[in-house]
Amino acid sequence: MKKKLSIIGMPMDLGQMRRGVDMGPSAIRYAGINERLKPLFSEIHDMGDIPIGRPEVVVDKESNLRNLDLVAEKNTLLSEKVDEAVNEGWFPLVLGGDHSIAIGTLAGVAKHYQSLGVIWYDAHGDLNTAETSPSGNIHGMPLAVSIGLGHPLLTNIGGYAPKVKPENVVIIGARSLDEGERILIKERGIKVYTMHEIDRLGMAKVMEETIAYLKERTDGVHLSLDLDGLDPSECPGVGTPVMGGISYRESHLAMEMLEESKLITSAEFVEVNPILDEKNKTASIAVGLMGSLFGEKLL
Ligand code: B3U
Ligand code: MN
Ligand code: MN
Repeated sequence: MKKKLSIIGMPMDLGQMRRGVDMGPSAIRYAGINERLKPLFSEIHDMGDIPIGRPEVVVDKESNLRNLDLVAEKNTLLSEKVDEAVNEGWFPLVLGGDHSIAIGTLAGVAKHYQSLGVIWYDAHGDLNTAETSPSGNIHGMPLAVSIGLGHPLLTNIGGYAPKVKPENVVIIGARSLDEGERILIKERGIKVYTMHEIDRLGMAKVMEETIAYLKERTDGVHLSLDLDGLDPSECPGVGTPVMGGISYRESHLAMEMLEESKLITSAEFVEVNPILDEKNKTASIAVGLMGSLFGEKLL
């Protein structure tokens, strides 16, 4: 029996400084998400967007975090929608928005599992806290928040913390890590495939190992895919591009292998910024990757 898909738009750009990523959900819908995924599900329900409005940017005086209260408030709304979707048997697919929205997605998803796994497909670690962040941007912090580190307004969304155990996390595509993130990765035993390992082992081996590792220790896996994990020559529409990234082809292979594994129980695609994009290329790639993740076949 095919699954039912719930699409939830999260047009939020408050976790960073570059405007435009709030238009990510529109760009992804415009790139044809509904038509592309329709044959792969028994039912698709587009829930529309979580209302964000046009709030003013406020830097929290005490913590130096940009838009702390608003990011917490809007992520709480998202977590409730995601929770509801899972409760009703829908596969939640969240469209970002900057990566701070993963805080809300994971708060809504994780309570449904004993031991949730997370694949963090990203050029960055997103493991900063207020103390280690070079920018005060919350989109550099959602993975730290989800393992229980960071401002309590963020870590306690949904009324519980942590959402994920550090040993249940696999980061794929890392090539830009801050000092505090490196320390955390080592201290907490977070599994990371940097670009070095992807080049050395090949994406097929990286995914085989990731799948085997998560299968052993989790009862559900969330895919958090930041489009800046891919190379900016192919995905230019992102706020913080880093050269030397994962290719379009490697990414399709990764999605196909995840589909075969049947491990993925929720997903989000984030950081699509149509203002910085070329002819909606990045949003189109996001939709293509969703096709592979959900079982599109050539033959
Ligand atoms: N690590 C830096 C930069 C960054 C993180 N995530 C993105 N950029 N997209 C920071 O600000 O935390
Ligand atoms: Mn990210
Ligand atoms: Mn990133």
